[in-house]
Amino acid sequence: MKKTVSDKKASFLRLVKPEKKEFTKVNDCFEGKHNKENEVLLRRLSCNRLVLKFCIVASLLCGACHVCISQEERPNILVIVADDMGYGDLGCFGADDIQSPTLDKLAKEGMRFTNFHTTSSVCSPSRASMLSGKSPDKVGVPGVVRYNKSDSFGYFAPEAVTVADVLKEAGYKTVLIGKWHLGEESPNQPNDRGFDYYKGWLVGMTDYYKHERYGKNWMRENKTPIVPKGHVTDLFTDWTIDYINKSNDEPFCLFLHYTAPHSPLQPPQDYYEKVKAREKGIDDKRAKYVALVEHMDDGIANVIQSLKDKKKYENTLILFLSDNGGALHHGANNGELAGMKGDLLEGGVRVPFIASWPKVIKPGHINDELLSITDLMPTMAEIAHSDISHIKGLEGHSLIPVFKGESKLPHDRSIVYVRRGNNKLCSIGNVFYAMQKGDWKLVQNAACEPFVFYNMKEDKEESKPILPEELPKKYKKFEKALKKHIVQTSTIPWQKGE
Ligand SMILES: [Ca+2]
Repeated sequence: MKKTVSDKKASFLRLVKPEKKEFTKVNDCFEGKHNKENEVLLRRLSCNRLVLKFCIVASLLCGACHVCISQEERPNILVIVADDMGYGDLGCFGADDIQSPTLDKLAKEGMRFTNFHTTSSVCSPSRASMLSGKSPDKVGVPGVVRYNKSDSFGYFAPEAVTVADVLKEAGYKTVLIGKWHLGEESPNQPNDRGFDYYKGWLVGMTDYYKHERYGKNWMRENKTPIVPKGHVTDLFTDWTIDYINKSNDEPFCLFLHYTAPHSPLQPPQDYYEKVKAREKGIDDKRAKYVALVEHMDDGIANVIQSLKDKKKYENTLILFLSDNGGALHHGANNGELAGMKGDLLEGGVRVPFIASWPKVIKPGHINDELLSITDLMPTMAEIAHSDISHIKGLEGHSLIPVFKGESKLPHDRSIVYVRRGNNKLCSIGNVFYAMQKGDWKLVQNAACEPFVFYNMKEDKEESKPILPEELPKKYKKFEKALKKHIVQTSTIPWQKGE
């Protein structure tokens, strides 16, 4: 009998779910004696149900295991996502009119990444990639998911396994606080997609104070409508701190998705006035945007303090990123990068990325490798000791070796960028792509525009386009790879079926 979608997902989850009893012991050994060979063997064991077999091999491998890591010491994971923040909109990424001491300090005490990319230049696709480890069009989200179906360009494939599914099965409490934007109905609400607990805003942009869109309230605690009062940034910060304060020794994986500094530009008045007074000559729009970032930075400071108060900071991996590039018409600054939100040029897809994990990451490193938002899922799965090799079509690489300073990712890795939607008058609802492989990027920045190459090593500002006919051999290779991607994704619906 043919398996249904949910059967397939269930059987996958059985594969990644280790025996609880065995899992703790595997972790003990994994942490106690660490080498490549042991990792491979132990991971294989994590799926093996024969406890006796495990014990024999474990006793051989863990002879030198003096310090055993208990279940409660498994690392927590906190992923903080800003919305539409530009590449140049933090002090540590070159902003001279933004004060972001918390994130600057996080970068200084951890790693800062200068070449991190989302897979699209708008909200929903990037988030779909982050959660699935795949290009967004592989999971039905090539464009923005909207409440208005005639203007919606994505439907998050219900059978796609999320990182929340994987970590939940590995024994983590999975939490999402803040903006979701991957569907407002079941089976695509956060609780349907692997999150134990959800509190936040289901759709895209929101009025920071009224919390309404399309004339409706989209604030939910799990699936129950709630009517909280206050600035959205403060609410999401406070709810995160509440969760951390109430957490027990179970490890958690918490996504904190701010809506800042996405438009509408509605910072708290005192933050706005402070920026206006400090930055002489700054225009109102930029001042409001700067104030939204600084307000968020202060919120993150309070979240970090709550981790420290609970003595969880040292063993928490904190990742900070923006879901796409900044919107210049809303006051963002993408530094020296060309383009902006909506474009597949770097200003649309290259975003700030910071990682901190005091127990593992040495302070002060700056990494310039080509990274992708699809790397988050395998990174988190490795932390949870989950085998995700059974998931077809995964594109990311685990960043754990990078965090440890042990290895470099393949230089010739490729990233496909995709967007379906309205970019310029010529491309209403059509899809367009870019692809980077190593130092070269082939870009179509709107459906009606031609493909051009950029050499990203020498021209990261994308100011010197090279026509494909000038690089025919290279173009042939890129064309073949991109065509393969398009054929592979052509059968994946991006609208809900009847
Ligand atoms: Ca966004």
